This record gives sequence, structure tokens and C-alpha cells, in this order.
Amino acid sequence: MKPGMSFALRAFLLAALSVLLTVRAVANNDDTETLYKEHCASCHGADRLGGQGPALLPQNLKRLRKKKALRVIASGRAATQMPAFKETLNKDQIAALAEYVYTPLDHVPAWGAAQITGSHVVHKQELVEGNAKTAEPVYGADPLNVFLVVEAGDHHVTVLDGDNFEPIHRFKSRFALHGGPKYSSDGRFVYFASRDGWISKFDMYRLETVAEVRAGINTRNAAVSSDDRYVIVGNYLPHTLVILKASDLRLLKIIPVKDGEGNTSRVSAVYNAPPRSSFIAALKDIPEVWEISYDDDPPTGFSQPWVHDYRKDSGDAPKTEAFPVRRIKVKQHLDDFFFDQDYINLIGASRDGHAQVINLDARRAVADLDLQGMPHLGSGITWRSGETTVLATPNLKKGEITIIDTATWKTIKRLKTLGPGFFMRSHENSPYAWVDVFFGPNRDAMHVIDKETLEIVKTLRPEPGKTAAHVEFDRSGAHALVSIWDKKGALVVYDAKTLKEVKRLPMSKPSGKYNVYNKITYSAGTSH
Ligand code: DHE
Repeated sequence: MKPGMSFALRAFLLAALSVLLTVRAVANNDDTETLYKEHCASCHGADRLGGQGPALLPQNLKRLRKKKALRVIASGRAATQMPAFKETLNKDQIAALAEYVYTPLDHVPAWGAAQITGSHVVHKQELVEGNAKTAEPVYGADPLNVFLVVEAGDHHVTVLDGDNFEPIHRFKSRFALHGGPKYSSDGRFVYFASRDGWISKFDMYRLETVAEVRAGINTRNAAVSSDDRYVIVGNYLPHTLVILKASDLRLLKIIPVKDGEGNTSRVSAVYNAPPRSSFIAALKDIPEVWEISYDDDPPTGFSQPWVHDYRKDSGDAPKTEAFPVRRIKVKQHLDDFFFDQDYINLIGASRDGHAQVINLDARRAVADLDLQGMPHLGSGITWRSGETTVLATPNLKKGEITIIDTATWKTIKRLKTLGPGFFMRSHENSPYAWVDVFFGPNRDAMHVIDKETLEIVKTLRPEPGKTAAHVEFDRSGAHALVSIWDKKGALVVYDAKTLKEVKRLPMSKPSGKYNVYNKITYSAGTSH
């Protein structure tokens, strides 16, 4: 301020400056909101609560430093659909967006018992228990050799006869299904999870949707118990695991995911562990693995002092605490994991590639794995090789398949590929393991690996220039089905022995495909 300026004039100028700054800040906020709407909302949701991409809220970005967030917006994120914006947006715009996603929302909608129950709908009461009258498929195909093909291009699912590869039925799914649908133990019912939290139960015999419920706002995946009684859903938002009654998807229990200090966490994923009568979940923000028993008489070591059982509020308290939890502390967060066939060891990795083996009985890490880059253990498979069982995993950052001896947990082979791969598959009756090259200039290639020599024996290019991804075998292992990952894509059926194409069906970005028999028998060559 200039000396001699009157007090009234000074006060006026200060007020004007403050109004100007406020107007600019509001304008900047408006600009950032517009940028968000234009570039981010279609995947992450207009409200930042997630959609095809994850929710962008401070509570879900705890493990992502702001500096890294800037890099992700500028350069994209490996192994996700997140594109690079550095050609479209300038540095200030990227910085403003990064700031924006770390700003808390005025109000994060609750998604508790009231909302879940409010969303619940039973479409076909007569199919809820699958009574005898409806226990025959409405088609002639072998119901155990049927495939479900998720067509991500237009959010549909095709039911495919696995003997003649003719479509039996096609229906609209919820928006953005993600992860493998989970079958009941006899293959009669299947449960789908969408990224925005919808769980749908579909009758594979009657080809009708039985019931639906929205179990979360932003969901990771779901699993079904071996006794067909329960479905569990792991969420990114809110930080919960939700247990549903499998028959009609009615809410049974919400387990808030938090540690002893009250820190909450997203769920990386949750799976059924058949021999243990339990679900196993790994957490994204707390270095713990949880085992949730669905046994009516759970073994010792399970407790859940921090869990509020909502049924108590309605006076409908259970006699014993159902679904108690056993917690295992681990060295690193586990973003991605799978199990050995006995479900004694969990093999997990963090996004930065630190990989470890957790013995679920000893409840501790028993080995570190020599894996680099970003192993995609969720796609890992195992097979017998000589006297031992090996596990093989693709890598989302490196053109490499790592093969590990599960007796010693030592890496026995690093097999060079034409680029990073996403999905890997085999079958007990096939001498080959198939892996895609999902990223880079060779993303139209599919490698076929000899399971004995551990060498690539053939590289297929089902449609040059278009991504070839995700393989699933039929029931007998005689055919392998490959996706052409494009809106004008296709499902390509190969003879799994001669490696020759036998059929091609046009489809809209067929992502995953899931054979009933291989899934319900927990084939070592496929995802569980
Ligand atoms: Fe997936 C399965 C996590 C990105 C397609 N993906 C899974 C599972 C997990 C997972 C935990 C196992 C769930 C199950 O089957 O119960 N996926 C993640 C990620 O963390 C990641 C890297 C980032 C994210 O966006 O969440 C990711 N996934 C993708 C994609 O970008 C893919 C290619 C396209 C899409 O649909 O979003 C994709 N994921 C799939 C598919 C499966 C899957 C097709 C089922 C594989 C199977 O054969 O079982």
C-alpha cells in the first residue's frame, strides 16, 4: 500500500482484491470441474464415485502420492484402461485435476444395510431355490460344457454351447462387468459382479436373471461359498466386505474392513477357498490378509470384535457370530494374488512387484519370490512338471513369463515374450499353456508354450492389428477360445492340439469367457 492512502481507500482496495481472488478461485474450480467432466467422468463417474475406473476420492488414494498421481494423469497407468493425457492437457490442467481428486467430497453417500436392502430385487421368486420343476436346462447342450462370454463392447453376455460353439442365448448385463462370474457348485446358477457394485444371479438352466442387489458403490469382485449358501463381495467403496444369501441375494452381513487402529481399507479381491470352508481377502491399504470362515463350526483363531452385526439393530440377533475373521499380518500390501491347488499357500504381490508366499495355516510369510516388474498373479496357473508343480505368471510390465518351482519357491525360468501379458491359461489335458501379449506393438500375438520344455512353440496372430487376449479351454481341453478384444471383435476357436482355427464368431469386445466344468472343478489351468 502506498503511504498516504486513506484508510477507506485501503479497505476498499483490499475488499476488491479479495473478491477478485474468490471469483478467480471459483472460476478455477469451475474450470477443473469442467475438465473433470470432459476427460475423467465417463470412466470414474460424474460424482467421482467410480464407474469403469475406480473411485477418485482421498480415502481411496491413500497409497498414491500426489506426485505419482500427476504422472498417472500425464502418462497413464500400466495394466489399466487409464490413458495418457499429456498430449491433451497442459501441466497446469493436470496439476489442477490431481488437486481436485484429492479434495474430499462434501458428502460421500453411505452404502450400508439400508441402501443395500433398498436395492435388492428378486426377479423370479420361483427360481430362487431352483426347485425340481425347473431343474432341466431349456436347451439340449451339455450344461457342464457351456461357456459364458462377457462382451464388454455392448455390456452383454453370450451363453455358448461348448460342443458346437453355437450361441444359445445372449442377454444384457449390468454396465461394466469385471472379473470372472462365479458358478454354483453344480453349475446351475452364476453370479456376476459389475464395477459399480451390482451382483446379479442368473439361472443357467432357465436363462433368466433370478435376483439382483447393489452391494457397494465401487466393487472389486465376488466369490461364492462351496456349499452354495453365501456370496461375498469385496468393495473399494465403501471399505466393506458384504455377505449375501446366495439363494436370493438378501443381505446377511456387512464387515467393515479396518485394522486394530481403525484405519480402513479397500479390498484387493476376495476368493473362495474350498478345502478351508472360508473366503480369503487381501486388502489394498492395510498389510493384512483376512480369512473369513463360513463354516457353521469355525476353527479356533477367528474373531470379529470390531464387526457390527446389523441384525442386532432389528432385534434379529444371530445365536452365534457368523462369518468370523482371522487376520494375517503381511510384509507388503497385496494387490494381486492366487492360491496353490490345496489352498494352503497364498501367492501374492504388491503393484511394485514385491511378491511373497503366505502359508494360511502357519499364518505367516514363508518365502519371498524372485519376481520383477508387475507380475499378474491373479492370472497365474499351475501344472505338474516332472516330480514337481510349477506356477507360471504373466507380467503386466515386462515381456516375460516367470515360472517358479512351488517345492522350493525358486524361479526356474524367465521366458521372454513379445510384450507384457494379461491372461494365461491351460488345461489338465493339454500339453500347452497359452498367454497373450496384451500391451505394445505385438498385442495381436498369442504365445503357445510347451509345458514340459517351457519354450514357446508357436505364436498365433488371430487378427493382425487387433488385440488378442484371454483364453479359456472347453471341458475336455480339446479346444481353446481366444478373444479379439475389439468392438468389432470375435471369438476364435482353436483346435488345442493342431493349433489350427476351427471357428470364428463375431462378438462385441469379448473380454473373458468361462467354461462351467473347468470353473466348478477348479481346474489348475484356469482362474478360480
Ligand atoms: Fe481385471 C479379473 C483386478 C484391469 C479384465 N481383475 C480381475 C480380478 C481382479 C482384477 C482382482 C479377479 C476377480 C475375480 O475374478 O474374482 N483388473 C484388476 C486390476 O487391479 C486392474 C489392473 C485395474 C483396474 O482397473 O481395476 C484390472 N481387468 C482390468 C482391465 O483393464 C481389463 C483388461 C478390462 C476390464 O474389464 O476392465 C480387465 N479382469 C479382467 C477380466 C478378468 C479380470 C476379463 C477375469 C479373468 C478370468 O479369467 O477370471
